[in-house]
Amino acid sequence: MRAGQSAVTRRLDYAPPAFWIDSVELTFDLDPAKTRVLNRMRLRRNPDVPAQPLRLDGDELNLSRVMLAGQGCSFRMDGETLVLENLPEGNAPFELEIFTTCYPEKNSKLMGLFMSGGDFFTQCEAEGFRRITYFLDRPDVMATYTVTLRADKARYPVLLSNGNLTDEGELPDGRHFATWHDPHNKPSYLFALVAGKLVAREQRIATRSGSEHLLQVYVRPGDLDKTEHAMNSLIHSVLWDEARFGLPLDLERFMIVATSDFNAGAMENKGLNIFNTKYVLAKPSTATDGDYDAVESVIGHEYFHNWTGNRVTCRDWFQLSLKEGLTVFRDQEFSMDLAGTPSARAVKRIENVIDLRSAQFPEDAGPMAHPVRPDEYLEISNFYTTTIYEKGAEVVRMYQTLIGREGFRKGIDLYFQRHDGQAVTCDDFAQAMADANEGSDLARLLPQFKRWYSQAGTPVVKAQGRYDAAARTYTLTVSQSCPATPGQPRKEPFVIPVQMGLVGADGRDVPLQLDHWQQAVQGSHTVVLTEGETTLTFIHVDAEPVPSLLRGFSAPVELDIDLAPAQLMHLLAHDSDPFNRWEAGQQLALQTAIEKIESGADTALAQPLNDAHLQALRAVLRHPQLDAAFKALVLTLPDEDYIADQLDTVDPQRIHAVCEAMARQLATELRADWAWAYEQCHDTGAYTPDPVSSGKRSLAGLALHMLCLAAQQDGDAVWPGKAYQRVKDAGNMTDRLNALHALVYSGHELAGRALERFYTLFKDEPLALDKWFALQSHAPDRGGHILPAVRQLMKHPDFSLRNPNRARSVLSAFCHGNPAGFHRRDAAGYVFWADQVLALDAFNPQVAARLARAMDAWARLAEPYRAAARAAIERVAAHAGLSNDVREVVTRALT
Ligand code: 0A1
Ligand code: ZN
Repeated sequence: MRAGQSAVTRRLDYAPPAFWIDSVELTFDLDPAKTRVLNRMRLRRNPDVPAQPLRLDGDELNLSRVMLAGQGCSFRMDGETLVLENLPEGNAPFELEIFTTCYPEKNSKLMGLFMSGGDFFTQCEAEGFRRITYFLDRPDVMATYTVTLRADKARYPVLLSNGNLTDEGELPDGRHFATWHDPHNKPSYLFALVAGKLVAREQRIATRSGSEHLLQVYVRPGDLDKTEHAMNSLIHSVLWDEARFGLPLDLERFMIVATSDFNAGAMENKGLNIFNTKYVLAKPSTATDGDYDAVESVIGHEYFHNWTGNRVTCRDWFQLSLKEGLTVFRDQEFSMDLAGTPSARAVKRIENVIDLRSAQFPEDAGPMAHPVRPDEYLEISNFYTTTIYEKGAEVVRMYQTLIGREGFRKGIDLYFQRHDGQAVTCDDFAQAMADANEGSDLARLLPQFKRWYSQAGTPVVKAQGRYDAAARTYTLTVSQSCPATPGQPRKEPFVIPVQMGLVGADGRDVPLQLDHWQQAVQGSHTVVLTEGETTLTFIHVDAEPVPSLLRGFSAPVELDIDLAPAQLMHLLAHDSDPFNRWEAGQQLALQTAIEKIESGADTALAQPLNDAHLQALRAVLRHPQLDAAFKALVLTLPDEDYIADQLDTVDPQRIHAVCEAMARQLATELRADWAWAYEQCHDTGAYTPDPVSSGKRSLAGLALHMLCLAAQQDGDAVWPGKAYQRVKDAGNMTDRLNALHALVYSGHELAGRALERFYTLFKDEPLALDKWFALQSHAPDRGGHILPAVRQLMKHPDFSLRNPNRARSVLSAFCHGNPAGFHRRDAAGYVFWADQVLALDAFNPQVAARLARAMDAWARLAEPYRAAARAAIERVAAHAGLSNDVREVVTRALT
């Protein structure tokens, strides 16, 4: 190990702490150049652990003084760790005072105490608190915090920390102070402070139980008009958690503060959530429907952490999905409940599955694949992954599928009854769910069910159906397997709930009766797979049905079922399960895409979609009953990442060429239908972000995109003209951005002027400007023009690598979101990637490591991409002084 490098942390090495910290008093003298921190804490030995020295974590701190019970004392440094050996024996509490300084304005990692727009913010999860003071910076050490902030009053009029304000007042020299006390025990990663020139939207609410609370959303002074949706989302969150899970708000005051410099989306610090502005600020002229939805779900997510994460936290970071998987599940349910109608719920479910498949499935198939409860890490920041979050949420959803909503609620109740105030493990959660549901499939199968936590990889469920007309039986043979992942060559069978139905020739569900049942059931049934192979025989089946498996995406698996196009079209037209109706359309498109990709012939690009397929899509588009949002999802072709994930060898240019050909054909052949859809949906009146009007905007946006694409084939000027007009005069950001998108993506000559127009309108709105950068970095590559455009964007006066949102709007949009622009035959995309990863790593390793992951799938690339990708990764890996964050990503990629 080289100096400065740290070692791997292993789950099985967990040992309880040698000391407990009961209370912490922190005093900050805030100054951007040099902040002084006094940490006075009460500790005691953990009687369950043999006596050993106290080892306090630190990171880039300057230590001034250590005092034990008011006296100077001896200590030593072991790297960044502060070690105290001569502490009192016995279990009596003792007091330790530590004086340190740190440099917020130099803190470019945005972990610990940092500056954003001249204001102070903190980020402590996972290991940022050790950048503020020496501490037992691990989630199982919980303390009460009293925090005093002192700062210049004119410059930092607002001083916030967790809990309740207990004192405030003036100090000499124009300074002032505020003292906050948080009565709840919490781990250090939930500590937060904010100081700056901020204003708040406030609302007092009374909950069902009658308790009163103050809700506040703090932003920079010019942004107050963009906080209404955030406040409404917060109010909905409070009410929903009480109604659905019986979990009330446990604080008098709940604060949200927005910052424009933030590595992640948001952070659930107790009573003082800190948010990336992207997930707080929204008004119709600057935020899209997607932004409104994201604000609602992230506000919900952080609020729901107050119970799932804060009241009950993680024993160690390997248990991260205990809080994240559960909280994502809760925010998904929240958004579905707010959406209301079955169709709007299905749309939310489909959107979640699209994200899972295009990000988590590839992760599970690549070098960073890890179980929902990982076994080891080099840098914990690298494990805030879509596997921990989204696959973790699917695992939680499977509990609900297996034990039902009521059973799930009983499990949650027992979980809090047992563990409120504790730091626990995924096993504790699973046990509470099973114990609250004695006699259930879950309780019986718990040890096997828990393989979802320990085995990585996306299981494959293979199904084959056979109809026996004479016996009137339909037999499904279903087998499961799971590909090898790093360190896990072989897998044991999972417990897989497969919700299913059989669709008859008339389009209705056939009553289901397994051969050992007395009676048939109507509609869907959930089969629980536990074996490598299972045979299911349905009786009294009068005619050959079409199987509809994995309804609602009841398990995070890949379904391998050989359905003929006619069968898929039957499901697309009739399936009673909207998820599978959509899925049938995706599978149809996927079959075509894969066939054309594999054929390799240029002729395959001419008319890839056949008439029946086009007719089926037209029928959905023109359907009198289906909602616009659902139609838009069905008519959106699978994305290039999802298609790539289905292939053993990936040629990104070929995939892109086929996708473009499919889109062009869909545009031209359904042109009249698109025009009809646009006319039906384009005017949604005064902006509201509700599912019906946002669905209409979504379909109108897709239609306009298609119409501009069709226009590019024959030089028609009408639709591009309409799109340009809409960029100029749209009444909301969704319509305006969709119109800009239509022009840029179709490569129309008006795109340049439209982009200029947009820039002029939004040059002072950072979040809108991020969209402007991202749209251009993300646009379809035609003849290799995107990389030079990206380089040009990086020279734009509004570009900055230091601001994570802005850096991502160009670099992630290009390296992660634009496969055809990025994977160039001349390797220039990879050279660019390596340069940017190294540039970012020098000051913000977390953002760098995220970008580094754009090369995860390199080993499946076709030549010449593969060799060039490897060379670029090797160049990064060989760089001296690489952070642990990036080093872990590139070393895993190369093994
Ligand atoms: N717990 C937060 C996510 C989060 C994780 C790490 C961070 O540090 C950079 C910030 C936020 C959540 O799930 O929302
Ligand atoms: Zn979270």
